Amino acid sequence: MILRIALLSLLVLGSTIVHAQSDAKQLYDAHCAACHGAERLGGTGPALIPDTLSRMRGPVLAKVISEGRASTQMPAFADKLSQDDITALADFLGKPLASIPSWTEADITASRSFNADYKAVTSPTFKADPLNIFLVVETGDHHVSVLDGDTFDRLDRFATPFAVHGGPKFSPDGHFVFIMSRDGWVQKYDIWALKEVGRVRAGLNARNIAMSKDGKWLAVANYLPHTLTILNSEDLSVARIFDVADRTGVTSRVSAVYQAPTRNSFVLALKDVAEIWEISTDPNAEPVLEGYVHSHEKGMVEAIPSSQGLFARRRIAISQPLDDFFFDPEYRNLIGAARDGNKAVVVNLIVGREIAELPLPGMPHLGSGISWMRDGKRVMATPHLKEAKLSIISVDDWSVVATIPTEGPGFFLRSHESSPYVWADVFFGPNKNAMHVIDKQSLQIVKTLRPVPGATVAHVEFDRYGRHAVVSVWEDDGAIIIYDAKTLEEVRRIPMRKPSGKYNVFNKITFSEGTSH
Ligand code: DHE
Repeated sequence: MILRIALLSLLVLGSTIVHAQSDAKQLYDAHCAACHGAERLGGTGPALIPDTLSRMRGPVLAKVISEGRASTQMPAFADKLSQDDITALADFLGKPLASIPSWTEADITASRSFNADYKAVTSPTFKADPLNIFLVVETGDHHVSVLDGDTFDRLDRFATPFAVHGGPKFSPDGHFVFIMSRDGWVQKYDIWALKEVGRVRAGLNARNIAMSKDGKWLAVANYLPHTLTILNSEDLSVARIFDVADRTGVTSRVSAVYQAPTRNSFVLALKDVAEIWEISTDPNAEPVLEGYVHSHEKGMVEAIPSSQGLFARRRIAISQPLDDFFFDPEYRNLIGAARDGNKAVVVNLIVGREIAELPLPGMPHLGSGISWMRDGKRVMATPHLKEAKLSIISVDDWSVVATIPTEGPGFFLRSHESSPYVWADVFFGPNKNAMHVIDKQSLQIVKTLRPVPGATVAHVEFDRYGRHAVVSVWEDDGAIIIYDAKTLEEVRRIPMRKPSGKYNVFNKITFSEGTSH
């Protein structure tokens, strides 16, 4: 009898869950699909899947559905839907898709669009130093501000695709910049003309982009689908799509792609398989050997057909997936964080294998690593996402040489060749309003800035000469604050809408040791 009741209640509960889900799906079809796509993959509005909504979950999502989004076309639904409907809808949007959707070359090509107002120029249309331009990503209303790096005057402010993430990538001459959104859109903007050129959707959920050494190719790392898309940077057409899978066919998300300038290649971090990929951007690249097979016909061991030339792909087998890289300045080695967040592994790109392992508990955020010379030796620093400290590592022998306690876990680090200081934010926890300034030689915190009580203060970028350091007040009614990089005094404050990353053209195209790549 008891069993019967239990079974009955399970059945009722099961049907309630199924019922709630189908109701939520009906609500989605009726109210959201027109803008966000029948499959939640985006349309005029962004994709609504957990992969792209990132940290916007549950109550935060419900609040956006209720109240809408200022400065966007997202309306408020509080007067159309009940609180229960809104909660059900938010839960539904937080659920992953049932299967990995496809996004083919034809889909990418069909998504390309170009700005009819854009006319190509051969020199800058402004007087400012084109190599000292700053881009500031304003995530509050999905815009980018273009600033003169000498006067900090605003030259332009343009709309970007929804939810830009990661560093924009510049053409080697600093003429063009490419900006990527989590929905996989890549926007091309002409800095000299101060105009958007066009955009293309290279994936459904993208991680970051990398520019090839010669500026001809742009690689887009995708979580959805499991691909790396290589675009022709000139016209945003598809040059190649790599389906990403290991030797045994297990597919993987690409967690990041980086340019290795000294190697004329892209290096890929794969999220789900124990391989690192290197893709050559050299048209004359040597053949890459994939491995050997036993040929019964010839009775001998034969090399598996290898790729060569442009986009030749090399697989480097590693002991476990690594998804966050720092490279040494010569790009001979990379150091990646292991999945358990407790150690890092060094992979030598020349011999193609792991050469060292070091204990780094507390989730090192190696993608934000920077390096400098200390006592004649190169060291690198990394923040930790889960511990209030910075680790200083010797690049010579990959040992941890020092640990600097901070006021909380940080996200980003920055310095400049001409600055004696490293700037480190405290992104998480009660002290998120603090910005530490650390002496590169003594490794002591020399000053902690707290420009706005209670506000998140994060991410720094220097101008090309290292005279000024620009800090984000990462709030919706935020600002950027310009500091004298020597005296550490505030020089100017410019209001902005939740400014996140800032990028100086010169520092980026010269791969300054003080910036992450
Ligand atoms: Fe980022 C860069 C991964 C969450 C803001 N972030 C990067 C890069 C990677 C990465 C691989 C380097 C790409 C590049 O510049 O080419 N980020 C991740 C994550 O895995 C993580 C932890 C989880 C996720 O949701 O993807 C993550 N990142 C965030 C945020 O929550 C941040 C703070 C806010 C946001 O906009 O999403 C954020 N990430 C940034 C910024 C950069 C970045 C501003 C560029 C830093 C730079 O100076 O170059």
